[in-house]
Amino acid sequence: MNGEVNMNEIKAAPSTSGTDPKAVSRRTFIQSLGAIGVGAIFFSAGADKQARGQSVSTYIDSLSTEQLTAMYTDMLKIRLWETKIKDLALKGGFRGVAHLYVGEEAIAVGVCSALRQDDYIASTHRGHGHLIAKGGDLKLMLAEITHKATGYCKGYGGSLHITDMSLGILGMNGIVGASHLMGAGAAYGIKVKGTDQVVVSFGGDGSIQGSFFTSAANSAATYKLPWISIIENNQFQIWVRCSDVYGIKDLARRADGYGIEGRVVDGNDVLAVYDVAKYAVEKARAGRGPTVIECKTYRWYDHYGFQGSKIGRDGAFGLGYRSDQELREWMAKDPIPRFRRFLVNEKVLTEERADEVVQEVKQTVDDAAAFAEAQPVPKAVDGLLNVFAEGAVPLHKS
Ligand SMILES: Cc1ncc(C[n+]2csc(CCOP(=O)(O)OP(=O)(O)O)c2C)c(N)n1
Ligand SMILES: [Mg+2]
Repeated sequence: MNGEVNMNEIKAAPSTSGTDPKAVSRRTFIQSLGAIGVGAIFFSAGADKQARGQSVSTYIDSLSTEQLTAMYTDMLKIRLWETKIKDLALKGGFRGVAHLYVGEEAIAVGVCSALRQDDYIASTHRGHGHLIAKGGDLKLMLAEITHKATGYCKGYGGSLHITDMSLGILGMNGIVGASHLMGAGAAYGIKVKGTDQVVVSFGGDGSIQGSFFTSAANSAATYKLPWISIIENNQFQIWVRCSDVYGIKDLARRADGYGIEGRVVDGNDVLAVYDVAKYAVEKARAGRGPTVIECKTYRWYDHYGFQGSKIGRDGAFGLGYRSDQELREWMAKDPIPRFRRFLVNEKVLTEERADEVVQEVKQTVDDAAAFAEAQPVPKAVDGLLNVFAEGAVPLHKS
């Protein structure tokens, strides 16, 4: 797939799930997901696997056709919106920085589909997908990351600081690990207010090092906060491999030391992610405390920017710290065609309707790009606004 949408790739990527959904009904597919996805892929500190397998079937089976279609749509929005950014950048029409999320879409969508609008998320430097999955406006986001005056933060924030409090988005931010602290703080606020909202903190595999995560996790465990920490293990911290940094394979095991339940899930399987997120959300709403969920995945592009990528081609190749073969193997596990196969085989969508959804999303993304392109840049004098709560900073004292 590329900026012009290669429908064949979306339709025909090979199955990598280990099960053939064609051969099973929706219910038996879900049950096999419970047995395979949960029994083998999930890890839970001290919990009974079989009991959790049953809860998996319950959560996924209750998703309506409308919800499943919305999940597919949101995954495509993330993919095509970011692909548009990549193509714009390579054409020279983009000023700014972007840490692309492509390849990790199932995590944001699986998690945010388990949330209500009044729940909160705290995001990261790689947060476009989180925001889109929580309902972020594609036009305002694109205007913001191209530093236009009508963007989410009037063009001052750029990619790294997009925020929309009306959607419960506490913001992207560039401080690795800070999302966990912000999220746990918001969860403490919820506890004080006494509402049944929950908070999700997204973070990369690098975000569990250092004092931010420690403070957040310790407080969340101590006060049984409604906090869910999503660890997006995309195998790298910039160009450093996870296995060169940690002595443990499953990062969710870190949760054990805080007295928090830890889970591991296939981060390229949107239904498996949804299921474990829904479990954690219900638990948090009921006052039964936090959960740490590690989602195993892979980023298709470079840490940031567009090195190794081309217009009309997915993924960044020729990077010194990973092999092209490794990237290709992960691209074969693309979460989007995998979910599409499920939806078509289970008769949630026809092939024709699934194609229409792709075209609708492509149009939405094109509209967002045209909107952002037409927007004005901030006036130089306005750079002095927004420094204090009220008014502008005077240029000179007369
Ligand atoms: C506190 C802090 N330390 C270091 C950095 C520099 N830095 C930016 S991104 C990054 C790696 C983050 O890796 P990970 O958490 O796995 O997220 P990913 O980029 O893989 O999504 C680092 C070290 C930073 N932004 N903040
Ligand atoms: Mg990482």
